[in-house]
Amino acid sequence: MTGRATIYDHPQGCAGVPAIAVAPEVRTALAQRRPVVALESTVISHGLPYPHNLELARAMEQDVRAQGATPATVGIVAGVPTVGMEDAALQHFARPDDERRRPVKVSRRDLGYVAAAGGDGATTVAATMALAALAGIHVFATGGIGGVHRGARETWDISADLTELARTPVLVVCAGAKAILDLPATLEYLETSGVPVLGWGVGELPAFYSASSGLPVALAPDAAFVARAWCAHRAFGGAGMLLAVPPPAEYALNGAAVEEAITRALHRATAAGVRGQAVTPFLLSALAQETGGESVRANIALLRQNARVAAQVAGAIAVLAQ
Ligand code: PSU
Ligand code: MN
Repeated sequence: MTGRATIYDHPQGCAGVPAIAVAPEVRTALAQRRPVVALESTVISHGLPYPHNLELARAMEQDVRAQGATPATVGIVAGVPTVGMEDAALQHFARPDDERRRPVKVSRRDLGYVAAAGGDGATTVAATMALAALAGIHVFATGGIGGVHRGARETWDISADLTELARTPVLVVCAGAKAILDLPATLEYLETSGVPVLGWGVGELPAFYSASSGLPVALAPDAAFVARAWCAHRAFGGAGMLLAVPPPAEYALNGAAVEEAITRALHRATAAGVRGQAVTPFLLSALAQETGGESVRANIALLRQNARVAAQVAGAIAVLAQ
């Protein structure tokens, strides 16, 4: 990996474990204590259709830069856990030339396997948090986190994003969790895990496509406050934290209409027998069809907004850390 610095070589003295490659630009920003924002890659490969996914990946990086921070898109590229993917890798993740080389979805459990196998892996929120923290990045922007799935009482389907938030010190900026999930149960799980959930200018958890879930969260008035809350949370031994940003009003979808579309998407998933890590990508694409692409437009708008907010918050944290 010429031109790329590695941050560790052989953890636990384990020869052959691939080192994490950190893009030079990201490494310099971190060394100078300038703000850096991590971005995930599952949303590129499994969350949005081409070409929206590639445009989005590039736009989020520009949004972070426009706020004075450095973006670091995270993924496993040819077996190398990479923090700060190059544009060629983004293109490959958005649309592989060869279907057989399509990056696999990588959550926390898959990191070691995919790295050892030398494959390409698109990191979820959980896996992105893990690699970002190892690289020294503590702010991460995404769309929606995974959570407790509806019907989890039978399926036990609870996203590893929640357990990662409980253990890894990264502040995740999102629009809440998608309403395809059981939102009250997701909030309960986060509370049990000691993960604070702050609302960006609001005291209610956004429901991703719409601003309102009816579920209370802690109000955060501005970036300086979020930065203080984050530093205090860390000082008291906390790990992950969530900042939930309501979707931009002009793109928000009607709550009742989304709920109907979700119900249809869930029925389709059950009928198709979709299980495990395929569930979330299936529901996202079914929902895009059910809403005639409106969910995709809303998703892109809120992802970009979250990138901007995350960059502002990373800037405020950098001021406190100087
Ligand atoms: N929610 C979205 N868009 C996404 C995802 C979730 O609105 O693209 C992706 C994220 O990468 C998240 C993952 O971490 O799905 C959760 O998958 P699972 O439920 O299998 O843990
Ligand atoms: Mn799952």
